[in-house]
Amino acid sequence: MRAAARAEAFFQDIVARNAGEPEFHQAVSCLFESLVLLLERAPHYADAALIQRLCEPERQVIFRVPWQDDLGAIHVNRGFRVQFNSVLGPYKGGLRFHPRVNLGIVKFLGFEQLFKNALTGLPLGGGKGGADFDPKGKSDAEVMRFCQSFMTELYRHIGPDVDVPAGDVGVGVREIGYMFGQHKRLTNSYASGAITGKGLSWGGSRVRKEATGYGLAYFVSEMLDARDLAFDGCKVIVSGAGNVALHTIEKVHQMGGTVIACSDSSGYIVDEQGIDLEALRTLKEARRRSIHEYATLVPSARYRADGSVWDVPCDIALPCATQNELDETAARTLVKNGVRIVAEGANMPTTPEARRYFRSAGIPFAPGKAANAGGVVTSALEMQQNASRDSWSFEDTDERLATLMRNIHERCIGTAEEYGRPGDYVLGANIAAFKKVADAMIALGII
Ligand code: NDP
Ligand code: 2IT
Repeated sequence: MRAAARAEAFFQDIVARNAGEPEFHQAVSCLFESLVLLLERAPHYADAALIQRLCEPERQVIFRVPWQDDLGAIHVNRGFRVQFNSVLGPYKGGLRFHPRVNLGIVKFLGFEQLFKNALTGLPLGGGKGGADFDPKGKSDAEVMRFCQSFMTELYRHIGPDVDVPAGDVGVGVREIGYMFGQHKRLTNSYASGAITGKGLSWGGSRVRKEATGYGLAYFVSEMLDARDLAFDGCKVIVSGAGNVALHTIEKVHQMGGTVIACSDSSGYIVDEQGIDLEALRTLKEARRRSIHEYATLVPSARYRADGSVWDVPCDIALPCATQNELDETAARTLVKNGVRIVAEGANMPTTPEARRYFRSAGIPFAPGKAANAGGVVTSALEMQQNASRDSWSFEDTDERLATLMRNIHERCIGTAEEYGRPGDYVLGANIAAFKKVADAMIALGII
């Protein structure tokens, strides 16, 4: 059978085995599009059910999370941890707390994480978890009780050499703190390396909070550099206004670009003067409010509840909010308005149609598994510091992050060239990452 037909047959099998999980199918399909080229040159990667084994998580845990709200009512949420693959190291990946979390979402995120982690070159397996819990509007005490209940089951499945969770949407240092506290209590051990994204005074790493956003900016800077361009004078759009978006805005401004628009789940703001980061931080981080209040704090800004942030003309577009937030219509608008580079800060924010449109229009496009790897890279640096009971300076950690992002960029570019598609970051990332995991799977036997 020809490579394309084999890949299609594998894909249909995965769709049938994992019914009702469209995001997981989408993540698998994106990888498979790139694998056709690899299988033409190296058909042995399709032997021994290797691809089927890679698409089947090693373990999936689903559990009840009961908790009590401030009024005494009892709620039940569903917790997940999908341990996708540990062939390169302990399972590693974040936890997402969001009402729309379900098994398919956690599997897509775990699948992406596996290949992202492989691309970093660091000894990390892949996993992801979370719960359909909505932290919005909950008191600190409610969030604490939820996190404690969640960890009361999760602690059985994690550990520094087993599985190391971290944050993701809806899980920041507050939630990590409550979960780490409960883990410490249940295990009677200060297992710093069992979770990353910790606070600085209790085992965290400098730069972890900033890492995904900074890493994205470093990656884009490499993309610009490769084309003799720079951030100077560029207008940038960053969607979202959470951890990734805020630190992307900060670093883009430091590097000479101007972020003129960002968004949250209620709408978007445009500020041609450049987003006032302190005002945005106060609003989103400190007060956890809606972005529409930004326009009342900063007179030069306007807020829109309808339309799309991608309607705003820009040179660089950085989706940093959520999956499938940038569709083909948005891609066409961006290209018509002269976008020159697109890079994903979020996981799978671009639909397949939009991604293909950027490719056909010749727009350099960096997938999340390469461009947003800075978070997990710095989680690995946190694990290194925990293991050696050390604590590095901001400058040292930031320098390592920048170097690792540069290496990922080179790996993508080098692999894309090797496979006859210069500048195709999607192909380069997918093939480089897949080969790394697949070669280890082959070496370790039928597991
Ligand atoms: P946060 O929870 O800190 O922030 C998410 C932001 O996205 C919020 O501002 C939220 O708005 C906004 N948002 C959600 N849905 C939409 C939407 N449909 N349109 C516009 N904005 C929306 O999460 P993170 O910043 O940590 O994560 C963002 C993305 O980055 C996710 O895809 C995550 O998987 C990915 N990522 C995160 C990493 C990390 O280390 N944290 C590492 C690598 C990737 P509101 O405030 O209204 O809820
Ligand atoms: O999507 C991601 O890479 C993350 N949420 C961070 C994972 C981690 O383990 O730091």
